[in-house]
Amino acid sequence: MFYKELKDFPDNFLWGASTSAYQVEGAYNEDGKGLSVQDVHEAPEGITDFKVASDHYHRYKEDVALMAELGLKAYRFSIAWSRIIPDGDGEVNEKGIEFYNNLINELVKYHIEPVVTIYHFDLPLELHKKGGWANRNTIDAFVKYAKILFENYGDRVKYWLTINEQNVMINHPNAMNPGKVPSKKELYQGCHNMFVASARVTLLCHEMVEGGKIGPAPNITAIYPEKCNPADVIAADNWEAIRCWLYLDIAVHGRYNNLVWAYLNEKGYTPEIYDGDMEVIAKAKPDYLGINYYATATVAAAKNDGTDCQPRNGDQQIMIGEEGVYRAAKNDYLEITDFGWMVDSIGMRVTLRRIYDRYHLPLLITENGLGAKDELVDGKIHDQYRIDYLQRHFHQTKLALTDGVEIIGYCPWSFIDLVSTHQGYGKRYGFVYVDRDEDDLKEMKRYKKDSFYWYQQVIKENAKSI
Ligand code: BGP
Repeated sequence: MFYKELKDFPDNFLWGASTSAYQVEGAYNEDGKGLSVQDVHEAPEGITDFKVASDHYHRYKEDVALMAELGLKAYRFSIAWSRIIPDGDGEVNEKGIEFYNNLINELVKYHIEPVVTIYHFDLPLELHKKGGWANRNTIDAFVKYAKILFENYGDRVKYWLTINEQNVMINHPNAMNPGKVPSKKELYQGCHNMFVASARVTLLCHEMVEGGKIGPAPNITAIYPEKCNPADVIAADNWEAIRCWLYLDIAVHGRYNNLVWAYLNEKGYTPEIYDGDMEVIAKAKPDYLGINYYATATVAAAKNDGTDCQPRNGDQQIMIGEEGVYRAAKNDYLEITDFGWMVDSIGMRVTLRRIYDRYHLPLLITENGLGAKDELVDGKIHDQYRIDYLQRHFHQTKLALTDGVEIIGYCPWSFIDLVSTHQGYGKRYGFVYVDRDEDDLKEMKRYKKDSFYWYQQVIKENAKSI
């Protein structure tokens, strides 16, 4: 639909930026922190440095001052579970509590709204050793951990996110499971346990945090059929349900998506559901939905001849296909980044419309951005490509707003350069450049990229000219 005039972004729109603990903090074993699965993960590409990362743990004051200069209204970050409870379910580490207290106070000082992800890919290693999410005890451990967060930070943190990209953890499990990758059956049991854990924590947040809002943060994307051939449409529906709607249907409607349940049955992956699980899930209602969006995916009809699945790297945006369900297909209408990710700004509008149409809850864009090989030349980083990317996605978001979708904020990935899950510092997303490379930490000096100044202007004028 074309419009004569577009709606403005609301006055209180949360222009923000995102990071996650293990990708930005470093200090992986300092001040009592326990190990997480990420600390021992060996990426196939050989990038393992989550140990120092961007050293945000020691430089958070300088970083928050940069956020304030950028004009951020919100900062979405995650708390490292193993910093708060080193072994996942035992003693509390006061130094860990103190670090996030300081960080939150610093944000509050500059009137930046903290948006906290409770768990972003970094399960405490000790819990992983005991079976991770497939073990029901992890549910209790997560609830205990969240309770500590609400107790300590609930007076200042009003926006909470339960779990980052649960769907990526199930569909691309390599990076979250050092050692042996669980079977699909085990993964879907873990997935169910995460649903129960999120529901209990959602209820707890409403009980404990005055004015607290909480929601999930899956990676959602519209799935296109390769052609208008109805068999391709069935495949697109299959994959959209398995990849996306399962996670939001549970969170919002409190039930398993019928198509996904049929798929789980067919494949022999149905999880064991304990008495009371579905009641808790149905009772817990999110206040808003966090949405990570990078690009759409395109699929074709499955052939069911043993060739539907073509495993490639474990990257979260790369579709691999599944026998009898869907095949990955190419989309010749879209550009592709240097890292093989599609770029689809219109797809963002499509995705936002589809989500809102299904759930009618306010949406917070919790991730979206461009990973690139930025270059520091004479103290400057000319990342016009990132500006173009964000400009187009902001514009499509404005169109979605005009379509009537309720959007409360936008937190691009990422505030500052951090470790990419698969390509280390060879793939950067930040508005702020961190001067280090894979092997040489240098001084880790911060530089403002061209996109920093551009975003600063966008926030100042509330994206009037977008
Ligand atoms: C999302 C994750 C983030 C981040 C981002 C970019 O899926 O939630 O943690 O890593 O993708 O991905 P990458 O670092 O692989 O480029």
